[in-house]
Amino acid sequence: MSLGLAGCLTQPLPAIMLAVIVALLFPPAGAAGHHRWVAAAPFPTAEPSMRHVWRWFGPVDKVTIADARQAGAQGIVTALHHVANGAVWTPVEIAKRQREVATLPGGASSGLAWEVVESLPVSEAVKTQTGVFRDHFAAYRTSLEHLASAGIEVVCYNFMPVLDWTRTDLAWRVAHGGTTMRFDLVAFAAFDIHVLKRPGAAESFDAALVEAAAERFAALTEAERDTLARSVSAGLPGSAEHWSLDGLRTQLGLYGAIDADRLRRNLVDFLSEVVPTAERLGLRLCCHPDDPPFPLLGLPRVMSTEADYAAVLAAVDSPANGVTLCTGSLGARPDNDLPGMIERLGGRIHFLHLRNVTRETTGTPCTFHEAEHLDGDTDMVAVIAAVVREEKRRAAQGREDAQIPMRPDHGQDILDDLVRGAQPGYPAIGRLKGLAELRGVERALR
Ligand code: DNO
Repeated sequence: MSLGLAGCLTQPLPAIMLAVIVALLFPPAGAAGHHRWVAAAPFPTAEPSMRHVWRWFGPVDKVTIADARQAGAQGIVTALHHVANGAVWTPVEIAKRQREVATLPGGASSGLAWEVVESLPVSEAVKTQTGVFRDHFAAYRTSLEHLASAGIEVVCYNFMPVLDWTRTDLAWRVAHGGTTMRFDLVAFAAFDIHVLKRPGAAESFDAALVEAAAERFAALTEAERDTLARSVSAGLPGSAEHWSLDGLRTQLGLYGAIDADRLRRNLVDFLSEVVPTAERLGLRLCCHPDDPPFPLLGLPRVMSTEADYAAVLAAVDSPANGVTLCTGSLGARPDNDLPGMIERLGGRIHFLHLRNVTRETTGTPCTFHEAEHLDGDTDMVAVIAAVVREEKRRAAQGREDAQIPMRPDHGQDILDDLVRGAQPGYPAIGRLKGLAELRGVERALR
């Protein structure tokens, strides 16, 4: 083999390749072949790797802190889910949640800490700039002060009107026998037009979709219609509010005069109010994208594309105004180039959600389902390669945040997940598998 290789050398070889060839032909004395030679080149542990964090919904979560530790988590992402939107997060409540994270049921230390807030929710009053929204700006700043005093630096939020993330099916059976979540545009249109009966709903979809929605609705049993209504409107885990159908109709009414430009202005106003405080405290705010990344129910959505992020980052140009890069949410649009977004938004990405989706129809909006972490339409290896490059850039600049917190986002329900009844999207084993795969890719790339 070496003769063949030497025979085809017509160009001078770079020094590094020559060194490799020489080392292969003349292994160091005492090296017992390939294995020993590889072992002599240690994994470069001095370089930063992503910080592997795990979302936990508090003591109600059926996946425990002990489970998170065994899954390989290095830190915890959580929130004070019981505190109403717009209210101050008190030092007492923050400290209580920190203790719950740090301590196992028997009292021993878990070895884990609360490292990322997801989410410190933005109230509907702030999104619509109505009622007590100025009080809510002040409350948000106070909560940031309290979080900073507790040593928590990364704070995720979103600016989606009314609904947070939205799916039509929370347990869609996949070929391997497990289940996953799905957003079916036909089912969604059936909900909008026939269950919610939103005025103007039919005009939001093209004629073929309206017809398919009517057929779908006619074929659903009463129980299936209820399930669809609950899946869409009742709010998924982590959503700050949960609506009945009537409550949802009332909320939609409040957005009558709010188009995308107005909503974006309200977001920029919110950031102008809270980012200076975050910057002074050394915190990193990071906006989660719209999920799915297109308007729903006639509501505007303004954090769906790279251009959306670029506009908002430029409008409040501070390192404290950053991005939660969620490859699952953004990946539901074919025009979002995720590795490119990581390159270009780079230094402002403060939190990563890594997960994958398979788009079942073309264009935007589309039908999609949540794929396994390395499957689906997003090239996860290219995404992680871009993250590794960004972390190396930061390390070279001496940035303290060279290690970006990453959580394996969502997971399919597999094995014991199917009977555990954890929060939709947040099973123990499906996420553990995702984390293991993502870590493997990361390790190989480094
Ligand atoms: C879904 C989550 C979102 C996210 C919020 C952030 O699984 O990623 O609910 O937590 O949008 O504010």
